[in-house]
Amino acid sequence: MEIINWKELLYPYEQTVAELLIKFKSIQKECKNLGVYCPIESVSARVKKAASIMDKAGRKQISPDRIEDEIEDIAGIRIMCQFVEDIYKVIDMIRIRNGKDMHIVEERDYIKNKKPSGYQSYHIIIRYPLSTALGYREVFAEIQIRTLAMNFWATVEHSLRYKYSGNIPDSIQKRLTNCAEAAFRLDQEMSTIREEITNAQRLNEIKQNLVNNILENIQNLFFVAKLDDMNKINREFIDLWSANDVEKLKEFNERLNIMAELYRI
Ligand code: 0O2
Repeated sequence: MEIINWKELLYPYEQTVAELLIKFKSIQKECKNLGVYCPIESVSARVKKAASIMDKAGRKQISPDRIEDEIEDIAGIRIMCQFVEDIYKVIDMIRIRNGKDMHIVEERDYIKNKKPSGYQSYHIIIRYPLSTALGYREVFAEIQIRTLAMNFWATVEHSLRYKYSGNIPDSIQKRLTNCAEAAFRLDQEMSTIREEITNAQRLNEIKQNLVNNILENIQNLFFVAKLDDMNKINREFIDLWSANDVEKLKEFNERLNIMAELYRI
């Protein structure tokens, strides 16, 4: 039996997940900077462990020399979304990159065609081009895109599957199927109040940025303005902050900007 050099085999996959993680996280950062809603709630990545690769190779009767050609999820990226609609926006973002910094090999829609276990998620298998010390090469990576509810279910089910070595008792399987249904309904329900939720989140973000700007202005003015004026400013800020009125906070911040500008002159 051929001995596998796991460190050497896994290294390109570690590079792949590190690069993909940066790319997806930079989409989040870009949206934040532009002040637009980001369909990506969070991203995580992992390289499959040697033991897990051995299990899968054994299950699928893949010989050691075929592992890299036949196991497509050694490099795994998981993208979590708040709403089902966001999943399709992320898919479009990935499709736009097809042929550029990644090549889509296959798409598996376990949302429209959920697995008998109840598993829901959208998988995109890609070939990812890598520049390594030894030259150019491509490796497989699997991108799983799912909602937070789908992820919760899959994580719990995965642990139980592991605990029972794949043979989950019928009574628990039944309850898991019910949970999958509940997760599906939760996603549906969330979608119906999506606009309400995203507006609230946006407003919260605007308020947080505004309060940060105000606090920065107050801190700068503290060194140059009269103590009396600063006391007044502090009191007004506390009142406006407690009243939670974004428009009034905006006006207040504009006044502070003008004050700061005058002191600078
Ligand atoms: P791990 O530990 O997450 O890496 P197959 O065995 O043929 O059904 P294949 O060819 O690996 O599956 O592709 P598929 O079905 O797209 O599954 C790839 C990965 O999706 C799995 O990797 C899981 O992460 C996830 N997945 C698929 N089906 C289920 C499911 O019913 N429940 C849960 N919790 N996850 C699932 P691994 O290697 O199985 O596991």
